[in-house]
Amino acid sequence: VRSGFAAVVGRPNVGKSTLCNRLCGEKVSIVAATPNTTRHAVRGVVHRDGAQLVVVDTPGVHRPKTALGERLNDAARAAVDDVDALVALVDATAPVGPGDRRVLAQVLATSGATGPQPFVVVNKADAARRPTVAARLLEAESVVAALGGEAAGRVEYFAVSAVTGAGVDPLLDAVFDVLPEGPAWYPAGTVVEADAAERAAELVREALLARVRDELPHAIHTRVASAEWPVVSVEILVERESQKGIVIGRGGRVLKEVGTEARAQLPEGCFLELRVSVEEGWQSRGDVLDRWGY
Ligand SMILES: Nc1nc2c(ncn2[C@@H]2O[C@H](COP(=O)(O)OP(=O)(O)OP(=O)(O)O)[C@@H](O)[C@H]2O)c(=O)[nH]1
Ligand SMILES: [Mg+2]
Repeated sequence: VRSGFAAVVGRPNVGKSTLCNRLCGEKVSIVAATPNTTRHAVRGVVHRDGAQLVVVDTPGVHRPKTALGERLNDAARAAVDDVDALVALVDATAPVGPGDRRVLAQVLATSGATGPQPFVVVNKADAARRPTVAARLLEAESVVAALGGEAAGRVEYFAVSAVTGAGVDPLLDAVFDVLPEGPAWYPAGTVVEADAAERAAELVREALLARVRDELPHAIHTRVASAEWPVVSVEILVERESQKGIVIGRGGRVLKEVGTEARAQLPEGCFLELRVSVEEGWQSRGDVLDRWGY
């Protein structure tokens, strides 16, 4: 069979996770309207006759303000090691800026003459007018040309909407085309790599971000406290005592909604327990980040 890995990279919030989910046809990675939602490399699998593609979602590359931010950049950098394709995503609704330039420079440097096939993809085409999407493609092309190097001439360009799926099939075909001969890394039918407990912790974070993002943009961490199927206990950690109330909500309303939303996406029979604790200033504490696997 043919098989290989494609990493999706880009600035925060450009729609990397949404695209990964669209490519895989399932929710593999959580999505939120806030930057820095994805915090680890997250893998999903696309199966075709005689071919298997592992899609790797990565944290957004940004200028870090905390130790957490540095770890996210490190994770994004590590995720592009040894892949067969690099998909650099830019956002159609904003000009190609210095942040994108850094991402494109990284991609070209990694691809070189013989490394992973570089793709540059303008996302959110549904949210911009056609001429704007065309302008973004040209901006991206001229950034790539200015950066130069051996990979510049190898770049293939696409415009897509991860939300509507427009343009995604041609991109997926092009990625499958560059896969080498290799073993099937995952059994047929496996789309999501994470186990149910890890997934529960992510789904809890997603449901929470949708509700409290204005108050607590990055302060939330979730982790599996214990998992003895069907009981999964997820701990929600915030940075200060005063933030607990926001997560819990009036009369426990927020926490209850979060539990309901996450449970609905977990395997039947899963019993999800939630609790909230404080880890003082965790985003800036290397020791805590080590302990939590960042
Ligand atoms: N209109 C539109 N919105 C999109 C599209 N793709 C993603 N979004 C929105 O953009 C926001 C960010 O999406 P994510 O997929 O979480 O972005 P990301 O690049 O993974 O972000 P980080 O993990 O934080 O780096 C969400 O509100 C998405 O719904 C798209 O094709 N069109
Ligand atoms: Mg993401």
